[in-house]
Amino acid sequence: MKIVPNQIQDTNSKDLQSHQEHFDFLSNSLSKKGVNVNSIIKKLQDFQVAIPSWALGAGGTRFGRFSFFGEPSNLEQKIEDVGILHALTKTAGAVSLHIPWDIPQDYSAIKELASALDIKFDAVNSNTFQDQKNAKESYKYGSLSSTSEAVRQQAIQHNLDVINIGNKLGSKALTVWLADGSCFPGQNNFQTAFQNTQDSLKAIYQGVSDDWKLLIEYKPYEPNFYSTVIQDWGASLMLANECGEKAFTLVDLGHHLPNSNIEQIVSILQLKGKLGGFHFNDSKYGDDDLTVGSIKPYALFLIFNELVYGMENNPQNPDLAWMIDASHNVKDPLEDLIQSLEAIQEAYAKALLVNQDLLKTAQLNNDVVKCQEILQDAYRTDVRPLLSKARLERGGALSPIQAYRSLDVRNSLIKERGKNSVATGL
Ligand code: LRH
Ligand code: MN
Repeated sequence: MKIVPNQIQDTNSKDLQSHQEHFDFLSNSLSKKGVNVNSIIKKLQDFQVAIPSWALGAGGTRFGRFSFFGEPSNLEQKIEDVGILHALTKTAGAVSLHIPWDIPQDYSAIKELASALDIKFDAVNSNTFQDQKNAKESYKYGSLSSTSEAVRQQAIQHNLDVINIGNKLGSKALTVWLADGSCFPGQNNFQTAFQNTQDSLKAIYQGVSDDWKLLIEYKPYEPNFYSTVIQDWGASLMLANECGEKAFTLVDLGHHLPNSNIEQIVSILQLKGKLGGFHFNDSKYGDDDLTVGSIKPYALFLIFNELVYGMENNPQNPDLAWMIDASHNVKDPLEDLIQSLEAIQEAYAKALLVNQDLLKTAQLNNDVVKCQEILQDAYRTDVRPLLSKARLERGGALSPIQAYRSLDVRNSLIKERGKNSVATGL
């Protein structure tokens, strides 16, 4: 299924006038405050987020999985679904593949389809947290950290194979997330596990070419529930420093213990030039992989405020990899991803409204109240007309969810794919 521009223009037509009124009102009031509205719109249009190939079907938990029907059952259909998201939002111009869930069968065909839909291949993800059929070694007791040399070698080779797949697709980064850890005290020697992981990552790093990045994702727990080898930003940073200048930390928003100050972590990793990218989602308790901005939108805004400051003041930090990592248990996956893309754009737009110079002066004067006033003035601004304008100028939908529904996309996908197609992934 492909959405063509005039279908989107038709869905926009009835809302064009009210959009223009809202936009004119907002841009006039922002211009009076000295805000360069056009530069914000350009930054929103250039902010492309990679869609996780493993989150285009129904997610599920150990307690159950409820399908949405019309799910993509192969990589071609997954790329088509990312194409639908990009046609409507104009901010989903990339896909992040997970291997072996999404090994391309025909590289030139898949690259042709992706470029026809203006989709790039972002970071590729390795998987040493599941055993593959006919695999010689098991990852039950770990992969890169395993006490078994043979298991570590198998895991290292898998990561090098994933880099090869990424190279053929034009990807420029490998994301490594390890489930490695322990469920009970005494089960692991923490130092041996960490040292094995460090040595294994350094072996993988040998396969990372100069224009590539190695992104090391941390997580405090699950599926191991007593210790995780790469448990937090500190462990990821130490391993990235040990590997070298092409290795960076990857911040998955759901991979923090309750009440962690993620915006401070993001700020310091940028200062150290070691922040490589994000897996955006939201959570109430654990790694819930919920819709971005659905639980803690102010926390997301504060993270983007640090990102905007860092992108202006930390040239030592590379361009960041922006990716979503979510799982859909009760929402249509495409509607859920559209809402996440909107929340990311909204948080970024609000953060771009923060007058960083005014904030810096208030901070230097320890004017605590004024600091909060400056932040919350931006946060309390309804920036949605800017997001709509950014999309409209690029041929996107004024309201992607409304367009998705009025174009009856899910039912068209069900007609095309039937009710029993199941997507690989989580
Ligand atoms: C681990 C994680 C990681 C992926 C997986 C699908 O929780 O966030 O990024 O490999 O989800
Ligand atoms: Mn993740």
